[in-house]
Formats: sequence, structure tokens, C-alpha cells
Amino acid sequence: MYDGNHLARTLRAASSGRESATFSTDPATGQTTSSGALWERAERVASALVSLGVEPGDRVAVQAEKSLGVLELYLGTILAGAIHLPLNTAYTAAEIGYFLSDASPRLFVCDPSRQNEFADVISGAEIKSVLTLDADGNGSLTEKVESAAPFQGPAPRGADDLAAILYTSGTTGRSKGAMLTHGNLASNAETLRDLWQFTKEDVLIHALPLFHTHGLFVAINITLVAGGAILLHRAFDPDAILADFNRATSLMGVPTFYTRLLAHPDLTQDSIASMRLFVSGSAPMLADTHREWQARTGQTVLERYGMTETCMNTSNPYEGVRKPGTVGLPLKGVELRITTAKGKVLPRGEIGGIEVRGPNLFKGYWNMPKKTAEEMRPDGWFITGDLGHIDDDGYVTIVGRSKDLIISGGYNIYPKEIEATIDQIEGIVESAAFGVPHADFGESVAVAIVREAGGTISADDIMAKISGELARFKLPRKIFFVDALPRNTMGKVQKNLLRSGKI
Ligand code: MCA
Ligand code: AMP
Repeated sequence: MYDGNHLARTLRAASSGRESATFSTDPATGQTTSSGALWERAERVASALVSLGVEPGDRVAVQAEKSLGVLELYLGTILAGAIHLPLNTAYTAAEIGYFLSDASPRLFVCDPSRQNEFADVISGAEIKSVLTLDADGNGSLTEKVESAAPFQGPAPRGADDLAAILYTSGTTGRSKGAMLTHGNLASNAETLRDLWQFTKEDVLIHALPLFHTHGLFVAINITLVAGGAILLHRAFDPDAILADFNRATSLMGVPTFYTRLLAHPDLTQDSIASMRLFVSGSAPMLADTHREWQARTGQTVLERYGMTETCMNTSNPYEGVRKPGTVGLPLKGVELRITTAKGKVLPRGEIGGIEVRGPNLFKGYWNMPKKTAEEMRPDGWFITGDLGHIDDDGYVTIVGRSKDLIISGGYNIYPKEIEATIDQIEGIVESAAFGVPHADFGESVAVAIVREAGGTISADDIMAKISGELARFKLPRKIFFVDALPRNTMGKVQKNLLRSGKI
């Protein structure tokens, strides 16, 4: 019988025999945790989950502030053979209600301060167990973990079993749960460790959230498979990051991290002397930002490209030319092609849809076989919805998206969700949400709204009505009123005209 647990075994191998090595340091308190202590806690979490009736294949949803406890819950869930389902801490009760109903987790872990607010959606989704975890590691989950029975060993799981479900924006309808397998996560982590040359000597500044692919599967999984360490920042604070540069080797961030660091006067070549790698992704980094970073620090940011559904697809090389404005070359084992909408492969240099195939590709959308089929070619190529081209050296450049999506500070926001929320408001005929350039976040949300004839509802009224429904990062930064939305002959709203200010 298979007696392992594919992902947990892969993530743990590098620290086996080096249990006393530091895994994480809290920069605020200086408190350190060894890799042995991390896994010992994760095993206790797994025992606690089993005692609650969590079985292999069950979902364990968590919306909790960033802490080591969240990481222990992730690893404990994997050891128990269950499926980790992390949720953005900014989500409102209404948003959480959708995820709980759709994924029907066996257990939901949330911050104690929000348990009452979630009571209705928890009972609506018929969640059997709810536990709490706060930013300092306190809560009923911790109490359960502390009294947990000895660990009985990981639940057997193989490469094709699910390890996580991450919800991602949908261009129509609601968010889709991307099902990621043990094999997807393990192979991507090992490939990136090798490509970016992560070793047990590495110390990564970790300032990303733990509920997305970038902060969890790229940053944490790579560090674990390399046997390295993290400086676990609770949030992104340029002063605190700069203060850590002299004891770290690497940083992973969204472009907003880099533009904010560039605005800091203390960022100099000397300040980053011990750093060997700066990675950027989740959103396009302007070629100007690349050049400015090079000029200020003497180092070149390594940009890579991924998706929740695919983990990482491409990366600029560690050794070799990193081309600003490109996302580099397909990763080892990953195939990438440029096609027409019908899937005809285009010659090098031509712009078309980016499709990928490989061991990194997810298993499909949770409970949405039709959606999965729509985005997958019969021979296994995934249609990313990104548009790009490949140059003569094989480097991929992303030039836009065929999907209607706004990426703000690395968070994906789908216009359809904002429009649907606004259109429900009395006095509104229809709306169109779209992205506009934003110096800090790359893009921000603007909405054009058509009011009923003679209507007087104001932008403030609209903001007040949608604030309780949508997470704050999704809220429009600009609302304006138009007599009618511009449409083409097919009836499609021409957002490019709204964006250009011509309407
Ligand atoms: C915060 N706010 C935002 C954003 N973040 N508004 C728009 N876009 C954002 N990204 C708003 C808050 O709602 C709040 O508004 C105000 O800004 C201050 O909030 P605060 O939390 O203090 O903001 P911050 O700490 O300055 O956060 C900015 C940030 C953060 C550090 C850039 O957004 C962040 O960590 N982004 C990374 C997201 C990420 O990990 N993406 C990876 C996805 P108010 O005052 O109105 O309440 S994975 C992925 O995309 C793929 C797989 C890939 O390739 O990696
Ligand atoms: P998500 O749905 O959060 O997984 O976001 C994935 C999307 O982020 C991709 O489909 C791209 O549109 C975008 N993305 C990720 N990395 C990059 C990058 N380096 N440059 C441009 N876009 C990126």
C-alpha cells in the first residue's frame, strides 16, 4: 500500500534530519520557529482535524490573518489528506457565504472577531465544524491542537489527489474553485527551486498574503522544498522590508512592492548587498520599473508568469538574460503555445492567445465540469485568457488579456461581479466596470453607470450600498454617470471607449 502523502513528503524532505534549523522568524518580535517545531505542530493539527471527523478529500476552509498558525493549518490539512481552501481576509460575509456553500467544507476556520458576523452564512451553508484562529495564534483551533492525540501518520495521498482549492475570478458568473493536486504543487515547487537555485542557505522575506498561489505555493513551498527559512512579515511595510535586507537573500512580490520600495530613499545598492534574488509576478511589471530597479540596486528583478489554475508557467532565467517586459521562458516540463481563438497554432512573433500544458495544470474547476471543458482543449491545453507572443529567443511577452479582468496590486477583480452588485441597486439601469491605470496598484477600478431616467442616486449612495457586499479592494476608485453605455453592433459594451474617456 502507498504509505506516503505526496506533497507533504516532498515539502518535508529537505528539512528531515535538520529539525533544529530555523524555518521562520517573526521580524516584529524576533521569535523563531524551527522546521521540526513547524512539522510537529502540523502533525498535531492533522490529529485535531481527524478528531473532528475531517476525512481525506474533505475541504478545510480558512479565512484568518497571516500567521504561522495558518501555515501549520495548511500543512496539517495536507497531512490529514484533506483539501486546503484559503480565503482572502478582505472578503465580506456575503462573499464568504458563496465559498462555503459552493465548497461545503467539513471545517471552517475564521478569526474569532468575525465569527458572529459569519453566523448566518455558516448555518446557511450547513458547516458542521467552525473553529477560530487569530493573528497571534490564539483561538479554539489552537486549543484543539494543544490537546490533540498523537499523530497516526499522514493519510495516503498520491499525485492526482487534490491538495487545495483556490477560488479565482470568473469572467462570467461567480468565482471558480481551481482544483490543484499534490502533483501540481510538488512539481512546480521543485522546478522553481531548481531554476531559481533555492537552497537551505536561503532566507526569503515573506510579505505576501498566505491565501494566494504567489505567497503560499510559490514562496512557502519553494522555501520548504529547499529547506530554507522565511522572515514572516504580517503585511507589506517598506521600512520593515528594508530593515531585513541585510539578513535575507530573496524577496518575492507583486509589482506594487517594487514601486513602493523604489519610492523609499533608503533603497540603495548597499542596502541590498546580501540579497541574491528579487522575483516579481501576479501582474505586469512595467519595463521602466525594471530599469529603475536595475539603476538603483544593480540587480535585475526576475519576472515570472503564473495563474491560480496553472501555478507558474514561465520565468526569466536565473542565469542568463532577464528581459524587462517579458515573462521569460516556459518552465521545464511546461509547454506553451500561441493560438487563434479556435486553437490554431500561430507562428513565432505573432500575437494570440496563450495556452499551456504540463504537470502544473490544475484538475478542473470544482463542481463546474462545463466551465472546465470550455477552457481546456480536448488534447489537454489550457486556454489562459492572456494574450501574448514569443520572440526569436523563446521569451514570452504578455500584451493583454482576452478575459475581462482587472488586476489591482496583484489582486484579481472581475468586472462582472462589480456590475452585478451595482445593477441590483434600485434606480440603476446598468453599469460597466473596467480597469484604469493606477500608479501604485497598476490598475484600479472605474465604473460607468446609467441611472434610471430622472434618477438622482449619487456615487456616495452607490458606494455605501456596495461596501458591505464586496471586499474593499474591489471597490471602485472612480464612479461616473453616462446616458447610455457604448455598444458595438454585437451589443457588447465597448469598455475601451469608456477607458479612453471618449464617452
Ligand atoms: C489593499 N487595498 C487595495 C489593494 N490592497 N485596493 C486595491 N487593490 C489592492 N491590491 C486597499 C484596502 O482595501 C484598503 O482600502 C487600503 O487599500 C489599505 O489597505 P492595506 O491592507 O493597508 O493595503 P496594503 O497593505 O498597502 O496592500 C497593498 C498590497 C496588497 C501590499 C499591494 O494588496 C498585496 O499584498 N497584494 C498582493 C496580492 C497577491 O498576493 N497576489 C497574488 C495572487 P480602504 O482604506 O478603503 O479599506 S496569485 C496570482 O496572481 C498568480 C497565481 C501569480 O502569478 O502569482
Ligand atoms: P490569478 O487569477 O490570480 O491566478 O491571476 C493570473 C493572471 O495574472 C494571469 O492570467 C495573468 O493575466 C496575470 N499575471 C500573472 N503574472 C503576470 C506577469 N508577470 N505579467 C503579466 N501578467 C501576469
